[in-house]
Amino acid sequence: MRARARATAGSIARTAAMACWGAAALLTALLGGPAQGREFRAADTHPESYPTVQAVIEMGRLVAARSGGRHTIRVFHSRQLGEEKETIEQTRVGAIDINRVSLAPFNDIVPETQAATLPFLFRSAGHLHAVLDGPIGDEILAAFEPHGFVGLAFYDSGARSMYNAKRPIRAPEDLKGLRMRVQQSDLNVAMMAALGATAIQLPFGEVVTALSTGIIDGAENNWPSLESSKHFEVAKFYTLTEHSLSPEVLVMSKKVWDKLSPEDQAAFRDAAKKSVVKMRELWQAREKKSEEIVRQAGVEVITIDKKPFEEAMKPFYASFVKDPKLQALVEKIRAVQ
Ligand code: GTR
Repeated sequence: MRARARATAGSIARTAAMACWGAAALLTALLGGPAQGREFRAADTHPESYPTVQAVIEMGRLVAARSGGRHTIRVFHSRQLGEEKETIEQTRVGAIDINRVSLAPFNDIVPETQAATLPFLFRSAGHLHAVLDGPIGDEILAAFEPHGFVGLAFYDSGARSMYNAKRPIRAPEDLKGLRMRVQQSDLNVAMMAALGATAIQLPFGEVVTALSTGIIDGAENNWPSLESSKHFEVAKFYTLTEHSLSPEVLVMSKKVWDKLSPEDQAAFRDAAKKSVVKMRELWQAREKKSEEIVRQAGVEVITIDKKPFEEAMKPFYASFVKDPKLQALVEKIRAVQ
């Protein structure tokens, strides 16, 4: 009798276990397979030591820790996966999982990004952080989704200034006739044209050859990019126009994102946000170091009165910032203290 009771209890336990397993299997099947881990591919145009690459590596560490080592991120730095525009397309189709690019190459894809690329809009790094760390930053990140990307975070990119191999630029007139490279963004073409220069769109990786062969006379970028790209070896005049504080952006492919469980999505988003802190520390140190290297190489660094450059932007604003949605976003950014 006791043996039969034991057998019955055992079979009840087994049946219960089977039922649980069945329910779990059904749930897994419904959710689209077991929560397996994998290596996520991230793209970056910069070399391994550059702050953006190191920040995404940090994000990978955080994701690995939170997922118990299931998920890892491998950063393909130094343009191993192509130039920014190409990697953006590859991210859209899901061939690249994560991408760290400048906001500018997204300008023609996600119109809301134009607001944060506009010249002389952010008053300081503090103003930029106040905007990007708040609801406007979230609004711009959310605007990526309908276009096939999930905006995860913004990274610092300092201030972009003009450099060239021909002559010191002290006033907008000095730009007249110069062939200046801009990032692949219509906004940047219009901005450079408004200053009287000939704007030439080129991928970042082609700039060094274009400069040394004289196809272009100059370009514009921040201290770390001017230094790490070696453009300063040819372009000996750097004018601190600081015309754009446009940030970097970190995105994930929406196709890839949609396959993640809600827990994993939260882990990636959280790790991306946390990597921003690391990025800001690394950025400050790198800016100083790059400035030293550039100055020591004998580049003439020219400080200017920015007012005439800002004034020269008025017709550009009138013709480029016409869309009421963009105008509203610009006004909201201006109003942030
Ligand atoms: C850098 C930025 C790169 C790339 C480059 C460029 O400041 O970090 O992602 O966009 O500028 O000018 O193409």
